[in-house]
Amino acid sequence: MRLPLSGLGWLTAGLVVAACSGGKQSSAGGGSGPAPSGGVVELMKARGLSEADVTAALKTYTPTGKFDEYLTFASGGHSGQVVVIGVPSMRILKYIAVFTPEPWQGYGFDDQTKGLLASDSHGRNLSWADTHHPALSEQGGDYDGKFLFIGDKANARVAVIDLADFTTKQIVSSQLIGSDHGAAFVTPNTDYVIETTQYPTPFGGGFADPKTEYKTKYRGAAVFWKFDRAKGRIDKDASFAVEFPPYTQDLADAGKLASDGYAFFNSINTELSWGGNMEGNPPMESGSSQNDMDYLHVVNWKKAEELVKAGKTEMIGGMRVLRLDVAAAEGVLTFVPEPKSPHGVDVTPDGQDIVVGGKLDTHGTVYSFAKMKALIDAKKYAGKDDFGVPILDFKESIRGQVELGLGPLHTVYDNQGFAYTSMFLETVVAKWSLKDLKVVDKVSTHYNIGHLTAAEGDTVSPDGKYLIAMNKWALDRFNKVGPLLPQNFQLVDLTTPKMTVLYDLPIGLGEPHYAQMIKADKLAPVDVYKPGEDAVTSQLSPNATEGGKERIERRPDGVHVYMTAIRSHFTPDVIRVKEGETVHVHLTNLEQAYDATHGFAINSYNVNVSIEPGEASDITFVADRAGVFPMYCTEFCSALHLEMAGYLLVEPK
Ligand code: K7E
Ligand code: CUA
Repeated sequence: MRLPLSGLGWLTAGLVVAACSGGKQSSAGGGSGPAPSGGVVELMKARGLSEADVTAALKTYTPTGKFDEYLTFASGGHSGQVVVIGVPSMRILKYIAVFTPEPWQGYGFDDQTKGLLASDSHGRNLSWADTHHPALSEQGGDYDGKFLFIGDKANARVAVIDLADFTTKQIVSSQLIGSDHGAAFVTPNTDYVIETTQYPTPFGGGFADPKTEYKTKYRGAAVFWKFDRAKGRIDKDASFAVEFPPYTQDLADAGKLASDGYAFFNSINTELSWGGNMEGNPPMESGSSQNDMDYLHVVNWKKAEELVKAGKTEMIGGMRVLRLDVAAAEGVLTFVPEPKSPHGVDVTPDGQDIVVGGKLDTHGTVYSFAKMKALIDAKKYAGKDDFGVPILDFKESIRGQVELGLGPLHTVYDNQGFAYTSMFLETVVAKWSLKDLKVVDKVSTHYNIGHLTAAEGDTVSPDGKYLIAMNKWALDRFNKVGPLLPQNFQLVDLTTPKMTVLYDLPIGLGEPHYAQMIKADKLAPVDVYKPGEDAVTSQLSPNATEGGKERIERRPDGVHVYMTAIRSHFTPDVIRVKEGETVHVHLTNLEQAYDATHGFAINSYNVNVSIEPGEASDITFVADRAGVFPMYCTEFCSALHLEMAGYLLVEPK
């Protein structure tokens, strides 16, 4: 018998459940048809569930062995990771280690990932990140399921993750930016990954006192990191930056279709406030909220690219920079006023409009790209700012404003011409019509929603269907766990006439910011690595070891152990060294069976790696303590997993 899922007729009709359970029947109350199965009704009663609850459960419950329709890639916030979540089940599938050591994946323990974490990390041993915005790679403005990028606001870094194996491949930073927020955002064909300043610093590094030199020395920038799709890595030498005035730039978005070739950036501090509330200045929160308008930065990046090719740049901190005066004079950078303290800037699916949410404004402002472009082409400016950047007239640049409510932040879209804006203060999602700029529905979130994401909702072809509200507060939603609460991801149904919350997923690490939701069938990850593959370079490791070729070599730089792992032994399983010797373990997992992962740990040497089937990994340490140290496999890989062990024997000097 078929289960009628629309409406709840099935509950009172009692067709299915009666047929399935064959159990005794009892009245569900109010129904006129045959009564539903006693089993389900009793369960509902016992657990205090309403019909709406059961409907939500049916829409999200995913039986064992069934897969999700969408995957969501969410920022892991302070964890410096990316969280992969199935939709609609809201099951957490993976934490991708990106900027932070992660023991289960052995991330930050072998030479490969240690090197990755150390690269471009300002010469420091950074062990965390403030991840904000993940960006899936795109082709023609649509997710292609190949790569993922994410920005670290605190340390101004951008990471490249390959979705062939869901692991981090590269971390880059520039000397131009002291913190980023407009990162990561990709251009429609992933030619560039955009990273933009949040808090300005002296341009190119060094010291300058903001009291006397804020306006002259401090600068922001948009870095356009060139992505080499064939190599799957950012090409630093082919990248460039556009210098910005020292306003506090905020979020970014790349134009698409109608606005392809342009990028848009918010700013929130045209007052040039830099704090100093014990030095006679107002604190930044009021100092930067004096003006009624800040500036939307409109950047013609295709033009910038041409000027860079023509050599109109200066090398600053190893990066080709289009200076502010050049950018302003050549029409690369134009400003448009935007209402007080804007936050999100989100280009519509057709690329024709740009929606800006003003935290201290009750409106969403809808800018018309065509209008702005016409003004720029005609050089019809309303004025210039102190840095010589032309400013367009506000009224002539917008299509209109939508009265949204309190605290609009971010906007995503569906396939029916609707926009969805997160309302932090009002703690709702507002659904509104792009055509007539009218709110049609609101759904409460619990509580204080920051970002939101909808199925492919920031691409040229959104899917509608699902939306996730990413809430900052969760006070009465979950069991109490002390003063630090999880964040609350709420799955919202977009297929019903009124938006409804289907599921609450507590995120116990974070604070997550943005997420993107991609159709799962666009992803095609590999099952195993090619034999001897280095997971960071994606190449055959020079140290990969074949079965039967295991050996121990003594060289001037230490003892090299070419080791293999296969169920259920390491070869060799005893390593003999002298106290003080440097040990290089080159470990290859010979397995080619899906999910046949081994781990490798050595007592008290902080050695802990995970080697996936086929993977080759290098571990280096100094055997500075004499003694006998058990080493063993840390993954329960087989019935004889406990026997997958050996000894590191360090003979005293
Ligand atoms: Cu609104 Cu970093 Cu996009 Cu947080 S940001 S929410
Ligand atoms: Cu290999 Cu346990």
